[in-house]
Amino acid sequence: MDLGIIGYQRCGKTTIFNAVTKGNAATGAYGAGVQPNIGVVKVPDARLDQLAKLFSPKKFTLADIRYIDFPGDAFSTGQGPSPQFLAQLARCDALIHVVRVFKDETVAHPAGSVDAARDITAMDLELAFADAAFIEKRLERIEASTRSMKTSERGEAERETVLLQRLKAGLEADQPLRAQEMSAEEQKLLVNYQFLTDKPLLIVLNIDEGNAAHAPEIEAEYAGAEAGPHTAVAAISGKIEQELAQMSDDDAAEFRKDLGITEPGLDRMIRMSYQLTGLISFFTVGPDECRAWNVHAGATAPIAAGKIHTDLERGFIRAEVVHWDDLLAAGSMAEAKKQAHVRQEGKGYVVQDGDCLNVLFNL
Ligand SMILES: Nc1nc2c(ncn2[C@@H]2O[C@H](COP(=O)(O)OP(=O)(O)O)[C@@H](O)[C@H]2O)c(=O)[nH]1
Ligand SMILES: [Mg+2]
Repeated sequence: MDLGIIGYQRCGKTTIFNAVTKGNAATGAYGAGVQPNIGVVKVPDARLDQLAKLFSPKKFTLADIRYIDFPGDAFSTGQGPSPQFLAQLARCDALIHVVRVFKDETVAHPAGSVDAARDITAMDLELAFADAAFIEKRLERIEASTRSMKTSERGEAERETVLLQRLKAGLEADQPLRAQEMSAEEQKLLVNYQFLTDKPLLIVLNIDEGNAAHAPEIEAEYAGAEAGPHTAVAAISGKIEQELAQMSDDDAAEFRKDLGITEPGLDRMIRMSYQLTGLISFFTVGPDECRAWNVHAGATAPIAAGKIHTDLERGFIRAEVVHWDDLLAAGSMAEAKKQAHVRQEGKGYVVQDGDCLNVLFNL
């Protein structure tokens, strides 16, 4: 899964990328030819940490996601983003818009002043504009290709035209696609498109070092900045998180305590971006390995089994399922069974976030 990090120049994208990936990419890097930074991150999961204590497994494996830190100038040229850049963004599963809130006289803002609400609106407009332009081109192409068709052949093209026109009108009325209502049939017509405003969007407010302890209040202040589903707001201090990322876990915990940061902001940001993509986690647990897997919400047990191995999907018989907190409370699989928390589920079972699965299969 790919998460694209976007935002205006010097808002702290690369700083936050470094914090998230524990990387060392150059900050303040601009100009033509600057390539995106790509890093892989394990999704922290406190539930699996707790389950592992029951099993003392030989291996402990978390799910992972890829972060792509796009160069700063893509949105700051005044001419709009390039087609290549838009194509890269279109391939991401979700977007993270880093917004500068921190004040620092030595770091110039491309718009000349720090105004987070303005930047959020401006970026939304850029993304909506890119989608609207794409729709326009697509409408022209449909029109050209239907001209030579018989009326009887035009059905699908006409349905798509009506839908695209409606979506474009919505975009022009400040409605991102993710907030526009679509029937299942309409969604099917769009399945091959990768619209930017249809992607889940996480706004990350990059706040002042001195305000790190106030992240929850600042978050609440901006909670309404993005209306609509599949959006969220997280506030963190990129600068502090980048420094913390270079420390040992114990030192970082100590430092957080000194700063009054109650919650590891970075872990929360990673978790939020993960949740936004619509993926859920399930676990496989035992003395050999405790492992987190991800699958799309709504996936059935065989699909989830297929994430573990395709053989498990093909030969799926049933799954023994216990929710992670029932297993934890019981203290062992045997005790969970005794307490009737372990269910036998068939092919139609929809896997829930936090389920522990043991797949029984036949080859
Ligand atoms: N004071 C302060 N400076 C920051 C913070 N985040 C980034 N910077 C500085 O802003 C400049 C640009 O940061 P960078 O991460 O390269 O921004 P990008 O262009 O969005 O990738 C660098 O000099 C950073 O040190 C922050 O939270 N506080
Ligand atoms: Mg950068």
